[in-house]
Amino acid sequence: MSSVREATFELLRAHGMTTIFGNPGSTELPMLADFPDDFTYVLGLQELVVVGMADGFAQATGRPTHVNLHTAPGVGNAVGGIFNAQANKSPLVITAGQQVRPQMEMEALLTNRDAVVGPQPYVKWSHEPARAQDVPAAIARAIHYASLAPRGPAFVSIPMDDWKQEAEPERTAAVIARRVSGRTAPGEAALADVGERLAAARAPALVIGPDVDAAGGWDAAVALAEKQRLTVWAAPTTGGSRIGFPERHPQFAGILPPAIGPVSETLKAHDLVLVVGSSVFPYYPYLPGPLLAEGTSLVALTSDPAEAARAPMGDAIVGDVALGLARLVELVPVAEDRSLPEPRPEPVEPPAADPPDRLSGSQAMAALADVWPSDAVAVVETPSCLSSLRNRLRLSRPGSYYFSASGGLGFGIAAAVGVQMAQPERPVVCVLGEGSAQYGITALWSALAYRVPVTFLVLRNDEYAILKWFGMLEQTAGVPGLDLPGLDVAAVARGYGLPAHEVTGREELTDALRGAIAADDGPRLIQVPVASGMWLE
Ligand SMILES: Cc1ncc(C[n+]2csc(CCOP(=O)(O)OP(=O)(O)O)c2C)c(N)n1
Repeated sequence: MSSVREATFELLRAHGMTTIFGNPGSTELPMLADFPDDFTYVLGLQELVVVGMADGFAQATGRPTHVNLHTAPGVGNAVGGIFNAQANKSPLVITAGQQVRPQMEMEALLTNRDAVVGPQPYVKWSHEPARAQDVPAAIARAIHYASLAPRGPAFVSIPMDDWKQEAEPERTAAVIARRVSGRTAPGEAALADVGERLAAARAPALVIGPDVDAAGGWDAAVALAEKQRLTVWAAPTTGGSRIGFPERHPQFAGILPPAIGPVSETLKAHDLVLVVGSSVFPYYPYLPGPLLAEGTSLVALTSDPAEAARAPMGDAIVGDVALGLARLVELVPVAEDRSLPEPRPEPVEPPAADPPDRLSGSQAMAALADVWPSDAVAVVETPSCLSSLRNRLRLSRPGSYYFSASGGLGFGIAAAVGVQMAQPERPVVCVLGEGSAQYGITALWSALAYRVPVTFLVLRNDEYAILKWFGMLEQTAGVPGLDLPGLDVAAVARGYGLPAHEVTGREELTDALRGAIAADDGPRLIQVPVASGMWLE
């Protein structure tokens, strides 16, 4: 006879989920007791970081990933990360401890009151099983929910006295044996219609969203663009959490701006816009204008029914985006005579900041581009340098870029650790603003503890630069709390035990980056002071 705990580990093993990201409390100890040798427990020191590391790991492996949280306060701390994970469509299976069943009614200490409500509405499914014997089946349901499109977090609360109970052998065996798959091709008639619309269009465009990379649709997107001579845009950086098309491809025209008016203005030369794997659109800020220029029509291909339903304009087809793209390649004819976009100008050497006592953000990003290995992965949370980074790196391989689709800070520094754990063979570089770094700063400890060789590059501008920029846009003068004087992230990192230092000049930065990226025995942190402001070029 096996216990509920043993049955659960068997279930996780059967799904290849042998890495658990967690932060333990007394309510989780019974689950973690006699921890099996073939499992790895990755300790994060605060729950936002635990979820962020798992989010990076889940996205980079493409597999459901287990997060184990402490009861109510742990789940509470994690909610920002869960919000990020749902926006990233990250398949997280989140379990949390709970008071023993005999003490729940009286709400003894650490009872997670209304446990299923806590993580809502940011999980696909939230549950507390009625009986101990149902725990393996509940976790199996969470695995399937998390893995089915649109992927995202699912949550199970588990009373701590459940783990020792005896499992029901037959029911448990049946649940462990089950496999659920759900890559659903978009409807043939709808795809044929899009194929005809593409073929008949005068100047069609393809907009590539994050789900193209997540679904493995990169090659099909390139094939469709080339066969139909499409002009290709990346979804706006705001929700463009992954890159799904080579940014040095001659048909790549650039990144869409994130606001309503500028999007329609940018797309006005196109009579048909096919958006794949993105919401339509992750707008921010509010700059009103027409949703689309007159004469432009739009159709979106998405695996997410909610994305399809809420788009303010255009048609939508729901189904797996990689399958949809591959089928479209078969359906469309070769386009002979469409003009291709103007070649995107190569980034030029950025001018020095004024005064030149610090590098400009663009100079720092140019230094990064100079040393960028072709197989490197960028995990990015640097609001004022994001556009410059995208312009200068021009990433061109699948799985090379992770950014939080929600805009919630605390993702980057933690996700970089998870991505690097998932992809030990590729160098991971995490580019952070010094303000953003604070939200998940304890991830540095996990990076060091597990010898995860991420290179952290911190851009120190002594301010929340992007908020000052938004302030100009929103015409809000006199806002407090936008300066960050004296925040030395390198010193903090040394406190966590990391090799970390500050560099100032361009050459010094280049050398430091080269050394850190080449090191494979653990994390390194480089901090560089940069001039105030937003860096777009
Ligand atoms: C969890 C969370 N809290 C607050 C914000 C609001 N916010 C957006 S950008 C930003 C500033 C980030 O500062 P820094 O990393 O130094 O970037 P900079 O703009 O200076 O490049 C803040 C506080 C957020 N996005 N997420």
